[in-house]
Amino acid sequence: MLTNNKNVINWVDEMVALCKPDQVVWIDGSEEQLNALRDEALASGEMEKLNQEKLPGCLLHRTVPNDVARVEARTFICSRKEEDAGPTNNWCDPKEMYAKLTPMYDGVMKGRTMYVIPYSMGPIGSPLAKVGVELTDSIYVVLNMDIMTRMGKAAFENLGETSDDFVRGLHSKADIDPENRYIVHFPEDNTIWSINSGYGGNVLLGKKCFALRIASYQGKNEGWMAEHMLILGIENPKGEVTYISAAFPSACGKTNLAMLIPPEVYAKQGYKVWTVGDDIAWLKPGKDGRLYAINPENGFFGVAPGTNEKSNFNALASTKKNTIFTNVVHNLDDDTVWWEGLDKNPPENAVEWTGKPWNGKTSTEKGAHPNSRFTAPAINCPCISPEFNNPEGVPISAMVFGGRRAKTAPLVYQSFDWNHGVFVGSTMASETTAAATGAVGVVRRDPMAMLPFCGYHMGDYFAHWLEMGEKLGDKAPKIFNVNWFRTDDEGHFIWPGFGDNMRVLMWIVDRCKGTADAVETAIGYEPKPEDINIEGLDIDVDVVKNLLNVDVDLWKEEAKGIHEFYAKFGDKLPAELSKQLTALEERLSK
Ligand code: GTP
Ligand code: SPV
Ligand code: MN
Repeated sequence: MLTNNKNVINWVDEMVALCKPDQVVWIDGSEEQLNALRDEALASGEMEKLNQEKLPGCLLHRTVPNDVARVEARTFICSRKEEDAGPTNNWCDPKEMYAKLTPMYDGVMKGRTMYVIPYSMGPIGSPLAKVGVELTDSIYVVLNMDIMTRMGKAAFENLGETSDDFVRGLHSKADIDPENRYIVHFPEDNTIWSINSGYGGNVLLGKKCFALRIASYQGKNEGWMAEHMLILGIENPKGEVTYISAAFPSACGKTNLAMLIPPEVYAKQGYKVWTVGDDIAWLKPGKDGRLYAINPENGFFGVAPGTNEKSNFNALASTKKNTIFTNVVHNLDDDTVWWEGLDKNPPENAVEWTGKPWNGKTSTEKGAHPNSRFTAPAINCPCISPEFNNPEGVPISAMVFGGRRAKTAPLVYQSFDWNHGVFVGSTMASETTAAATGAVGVVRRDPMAMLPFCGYHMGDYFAHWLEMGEKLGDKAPKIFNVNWFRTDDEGHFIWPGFGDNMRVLMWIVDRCKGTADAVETAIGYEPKPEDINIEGLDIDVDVVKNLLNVDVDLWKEEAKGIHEFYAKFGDKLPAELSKQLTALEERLSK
């Protein structure tokens, strides 16, 4: 045992009695212990070793083919009152859910080991950090949690001997049975139960389950925010850094934007981009009244396909050591990994993500799963921010929303003020991706990119955003919306994207500093086309003009869709947001 905290010990005892593992191992986080676990996972075939010269410390894992993404249909928020979960979450009475799951956990770890993982979300000692304990029967989970969190004995030091403020996570692979897969949150009990999955977002309980679903609920009660946001800093040639956070739905470009490499036109002047986080931000007002953000995670669980030297050099560099690859292609010639979009040279002698032999030159099937992932330590990232471990976090100047919209949303616009920005975030829509099971490419509303991650009633969540704005007053970050994914008539992306997104961020930075002009449109403030720097790009200002175009007819349709969406929330929809919608309609019909 690594702690004298009675609340932890009693709860672990209870869960041991339920799951009946052969043995219980407390994870202290030592390299010695982790190495023994790696050896065990290699011996059992759960993990495979890769070329230790080219990829030192790297391992490969394949999940069961029915278990490759988050399962939103089997994810539950079990608040005592149904209305506290709201219309966008699956709900079940907590008593009923415990009664249903308890027999499934009864004896589930017979013949297995239970690992007790203490971890901190956020830098140890940060006033914004929180402690979790995950119990699991999966070595893969232990090794991933080691990368993704501050894991081990030190996390308990942060909790102390008497506190009860830790998130209780119970995970068992069980039989990886999709029919009995459950990802369940009991926000009022600080508890998460996950069973019958071995896929990242369902089982690394510190990530989406704690740092978003449970934490969003805690944030509402405690006056802070847990958001599905990257955090980056843009340093100008004078050495001043402006911090931006941005919420895009899963697989819509957070990791890419967080690690972007400035285009030549900015690099030569001395601009730099620093990564603080690529997926989750915890935000709280600081002593000076501004909003400060930490990244609660310690690594990146990034989408592999599409990651290459050109699209995301820094992410690729982050994966060169001590990284776990999940569901990618295994290149047998040199024991390395490959995925679609890595390079134009797929291996011929390879194993695809399902474990079957694969020839990249002749196969018509994809070799890597579209949601295959790398788990890479943040310290590997060449552009990791010097503030990454700052316990106070970084002050946020701008918050950006965005998604995949082929037509409606322009390249960028700024909200008129905070409340209008909350309206913009609450009405976000995006085409679905492979990050969750279900259809891909269907437009759905995904407010603040939090649809699958808000741990309470979405209407109350909107109200919390509005309250935070009131509290922050004129120190509140400015709010923007971006869209990198507008397509032409042939379906090609018009905007070059990736590193060139910095050109849009620079307008955002200049707006925060009050040094850039804007044009007022029906949906918000837009840049003048010539204010987006296109030096060095092979597009001209007319293309930018086109990307900024607001099609009034499409937006009138959009407003109708928003009415339908808002209707779901009944009287929990803040009156301010209905007012914002009416105001938008009035501006559109002018
Ligand atoms: P999660 O980890 O699921 O939350 O995803 P994410 O938001 O971090 O998305 P990520 O950066 O991994 O990007 C997902 C996919 O979008 C990849 O295939 C990228 O190549 C693609 N992508 C990212 N940025 C851009 C962009 O600016 N333009 C275009 N066209 N594609 C992009
Ligand atoms: C996402 O889907 O938004 C992810 C990956 O970041 S997962 O951890 O599976 O949620
Ligand atoms: Mn994500």
